Amino acid sequence: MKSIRTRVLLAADDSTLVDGHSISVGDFSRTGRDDIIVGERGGKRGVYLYRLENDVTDSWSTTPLDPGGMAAAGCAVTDLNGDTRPDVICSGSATAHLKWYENRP
Ligand SMILES: [Ca+2]
Repeated sequence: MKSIRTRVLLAADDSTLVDGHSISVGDFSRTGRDDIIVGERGGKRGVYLYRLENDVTDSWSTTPLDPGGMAAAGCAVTDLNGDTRPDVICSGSATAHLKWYENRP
């Protein structure tokens, strides 16, 4: 790595993500570029998908996968059902869940 470009997806004072606790990556949209999965243990709790929409303007979209349904402490990405699409598995801390977010067409 010759140089590092720091890109801020959420500013430190952005309250849309409280106690972000898990991060994983995978090409969920099959664009050839990885998207980001983030788990939120605090606040409204949930799992979110961040997708780079425009590399020039550095704009990202946020898609809630499970708003309010999971205090995600850990997430992993793998193809659980062998359909070639990456899926997300998360375990909850306070919510004591283990959930599979199946990536469907
Ligand atoms: Ca799959």
